[in-house]
Amino acid sequence: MFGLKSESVLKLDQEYHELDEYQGKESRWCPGCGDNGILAATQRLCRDEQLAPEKTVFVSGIGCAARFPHYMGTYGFHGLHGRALPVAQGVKIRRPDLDVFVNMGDGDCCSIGTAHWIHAIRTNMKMVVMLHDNNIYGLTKNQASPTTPQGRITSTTPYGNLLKAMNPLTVTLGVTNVSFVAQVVEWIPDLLYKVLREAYNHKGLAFVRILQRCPHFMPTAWDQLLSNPDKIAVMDSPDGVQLSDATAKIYKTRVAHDSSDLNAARQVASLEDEVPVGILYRNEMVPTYDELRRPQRLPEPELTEEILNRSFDRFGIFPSTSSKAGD
Ligand SMILES: Cc1ncc(C[n+]2csc(CCOP(=O)(O)OP(=O)(O)O)c2C)c(N)n1
Ligand SMILES: [Mg+2]
Repeated sequence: MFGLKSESVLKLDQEYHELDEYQGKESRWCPGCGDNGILAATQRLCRDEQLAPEKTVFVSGIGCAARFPHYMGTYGFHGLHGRALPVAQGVKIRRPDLDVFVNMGDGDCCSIGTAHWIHAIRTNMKMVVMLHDNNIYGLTKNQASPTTPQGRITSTTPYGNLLKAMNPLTVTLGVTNVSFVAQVVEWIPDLLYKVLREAYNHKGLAFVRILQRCPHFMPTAWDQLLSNPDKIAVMDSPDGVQLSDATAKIYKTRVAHDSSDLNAARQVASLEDEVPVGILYRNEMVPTYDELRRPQRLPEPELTEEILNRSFDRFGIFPSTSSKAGD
């Protein structure tokens, strides 16, 4: 009986996961919505890393981007507006063995969810956080978000947005314990995939801002970048991502960058005339919350055995050590 059971467990472990296993429901995003490209890159990442669908969780708040978990063939939690990160942290703290991904819109993350965003960066739990930044509240149809450009007319700014847009990269890079910050645009699939892969393999919280097209409410938002690829500045660092030859031919602007230097990352994140893409900052030495919580943590099987033994010992009946031979 036991033999049969362990054989089937072994079979499950060795199963190869095909790309279509990561496909959930059919997407309801608009044609041309950049979220579709982010979904495709993420599914490919899951397949290439062979993430077990039953051990992978996508967590979101509310918004168009937040529909992401429905379209993945994994576990997911479509929660409350702005509250994706605390839910993801709850999942991770209880089940550190699960792979956790978070998908948030610019409203979800930088508006209603700001407090959670700051504290999640500081807490540095291992997870991939994707900010789908389309510069607008898409789901609720065209209200200004913190990243909406100055002057932009929206339904909440009928005379033009008075405020300059917030820069989510410099905000993230300003938080204590920040350990990974990257930026990509969803219309360069090669770069998007490679940055997500690095983010997934990072030890702590990896924050990836993804500039995303919203053809319905912000149809011209990224026109300057789309028509002039030279405005996209690819981070050039020895441990950074390498573009494929085809992509490198289109995106020629390179910025020599040391992604281990926090001040250099802040500087490059503040560029205004060009849009920096690639890994801006990576520091594997920042302790994760799990490491701080359980500094001398045993490997998983030994830990389980240790916990079980401790529980059993509470009920154990041991021979008295004071008894003498012959008693
Ligand atoms: C507490 C709360 N406040 C407001 C809303 C309404 N609401 C739903 S989605 C959204 C904004 C979505 O914008 P964003 O996060 O940028 O996502 P996008 O739709 O652009 O992907 C708002 C204001 C809500 N659902 N719950
Ligand atoms: Mg948005």
